[in-house]
Amino acid sequence: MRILPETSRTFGEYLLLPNLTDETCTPDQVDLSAPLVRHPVGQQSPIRIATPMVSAIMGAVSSPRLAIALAQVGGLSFLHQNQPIDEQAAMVATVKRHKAGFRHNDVNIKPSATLHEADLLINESRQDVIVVTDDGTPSGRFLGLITSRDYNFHRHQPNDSVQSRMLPLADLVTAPRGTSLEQANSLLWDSRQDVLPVLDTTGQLTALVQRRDYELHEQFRTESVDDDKRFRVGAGINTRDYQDRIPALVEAGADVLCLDSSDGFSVWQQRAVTFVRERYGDTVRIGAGNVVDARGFRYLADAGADFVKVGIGGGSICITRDQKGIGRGQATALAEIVPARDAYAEKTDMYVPVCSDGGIIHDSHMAVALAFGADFLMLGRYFARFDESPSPKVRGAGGQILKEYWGEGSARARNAARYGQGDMVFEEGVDGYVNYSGALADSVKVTLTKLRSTMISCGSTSLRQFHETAVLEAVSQQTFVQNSEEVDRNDRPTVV
Ligand code: MZP
Repeated sequence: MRILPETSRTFGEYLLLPNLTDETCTPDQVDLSAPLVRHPVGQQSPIRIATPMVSAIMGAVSSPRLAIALAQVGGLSFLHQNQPIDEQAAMVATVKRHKAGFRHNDVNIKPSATLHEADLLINESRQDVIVVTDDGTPSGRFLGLITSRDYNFHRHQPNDSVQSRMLPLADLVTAPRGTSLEQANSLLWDSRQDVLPVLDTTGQLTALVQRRDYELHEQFRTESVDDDKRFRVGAGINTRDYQDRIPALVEAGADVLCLDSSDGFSVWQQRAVTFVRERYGDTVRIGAGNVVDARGFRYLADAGADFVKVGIGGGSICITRDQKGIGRGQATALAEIVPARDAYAEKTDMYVPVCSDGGIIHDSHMAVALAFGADFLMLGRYFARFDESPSPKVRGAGGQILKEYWGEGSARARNAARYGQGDMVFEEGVDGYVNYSGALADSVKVTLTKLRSTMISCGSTSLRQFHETAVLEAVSQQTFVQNSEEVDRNDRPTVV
């Protein structure tokens, strides 16, 4: 038996101290991009995310719809593995089927068609734009566009022809293939068009960049326009059926896998990672975890894990600490593992990113977790609240709207593979509710604005700089009592 001398602490016990903010520290200069998978020191990670947030490998959190919404704001989802292999693979395929932001010429019409036919096509396809080609097929010659906005504006006779109302190619500002998104953006602004056709050297349409999509699709911010960009998506796996599950997920197009376990410091995880390396080399990426100390980190990094996930017992729906007496304060776990990651990079020349999983209650905790050195964050409760999560909406006793949120170790999920139980004999998670919070993109935008603001106060314009220079201090219980008691924020008198 060994008793560690330090007390284990959580995010809420720390505050950041400001560093000098100079003139280079402005919100638009803050880069929140993060490496997702291992890479040689000094090189870029082959998969980076523009926003350091990933969604939890949970049935109540990650669905194809949420995966697309999260990819649009620069993060990444991990679809859960507590389901048959073919169903999980189908979810991956659903995300990969969506073209990322740049509408291709999926919906085509010929110039002689009537506006009534165009109208039906717009409604059925839910597209905002129809591409007019000479023969009405994607391979026909590109002649122009009908956008739903323009189309609705113009009072028309349903039997008028498409030809009479389309925006002809000659009047459109277009861009050549290979145009960067930055260039596409300025072309859109200068031209005042909502849509920018991207053409190959023969004048054939290869992609449509929409102003609306461009603003949303952070995942490809630094990349060039391409007609075949797909959203990235991750998938959870377990140490039981990985030999069958991994090939199916890879075939479906999963960009990254992650072992999903409440305790990842095990020979089973090492074997699963080895299976991937032997079968796929570096072409398939796999994260492992969860661990809470340097021994666990080094074991999984040595095994070849592409990133290591940290956290036991800190999840908002987790009762593992009560049930099994295992766990560690999330801040303390990171405080030990982050230096181990950096020492590992120094020794092996290989940087293995660390994901902090669970226990984020307030947005400020994200700043603290990143200040502790986490490369990116996995969030369950945070994402479960949004429209895009798969859980049902319910009305609370006070009339408020809630969403159901249950743990993978709850009786409802019965995710035995995650908890190493042959059959779920005892629960390690609860089944509860979170406050419904609308659309994912709206809340993520606010959260990221707060994060940028914190980083500016701390004099940082990149996460790397934030890791290196952040100053954190544990705060006494009294400080929090003072914060919450001095003003009663909930009982505001009416101002007359
Ligand atoms: P949170 O963001 O809701 O605080 O935590 C989400 C994390 O809790 C998940 O990513 C996972 O690691 C963990 N989790 C999921 N189910 C359970 C459970 O039933 C759990 N105990 O702890």
